[in-house]
Amino acid sequence: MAERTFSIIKPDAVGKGYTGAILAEIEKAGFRFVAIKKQSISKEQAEGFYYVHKDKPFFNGLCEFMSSGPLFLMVLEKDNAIAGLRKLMGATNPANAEEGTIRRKYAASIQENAIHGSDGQETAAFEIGYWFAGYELL
Ligand code: FUP
Repeated sequence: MAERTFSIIKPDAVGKGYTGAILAEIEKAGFRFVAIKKQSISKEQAEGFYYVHKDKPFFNGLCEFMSSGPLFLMVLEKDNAIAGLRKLMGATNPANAEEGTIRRKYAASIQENAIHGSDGQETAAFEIGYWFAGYELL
């Protein structure tokens, strides 16, 4: 069954000019782009998005980083999209990411790690609704 997931091309990857290459990898892997928009987000918006991490030591740095430059917000669709995108992304820390994954190729560090992907169905529903209105998701 077709499933939707939420993804971000993060400010590090956008700034380094990797947007097109990452979009090509996603498209080649069979995802449909349901919605995509370029946006600069505020630190408050980043904090709301990452609220599950609010007590973690990296929370402040993460929210500063995510609001440091433009990023691409996306909703992607295919069969098993959530697990499929996680596999394509690779491990959070690029040093541990498998050969051929987006983070292995384009990420610099555990914080500046190029791409976000929802980690489950509930998270995906929250994240899609946080950034997109219903009329943007046709
Ligand atoms: P992931 O689902 O792979 O994006 O990873 P997590 O949900 O565990 O973490 C969310 C984001 O927090 C990561 F993408 C990057 C950041 N992070 C850090 O900056 N330092 C850490 O030690 C762990 C995560």
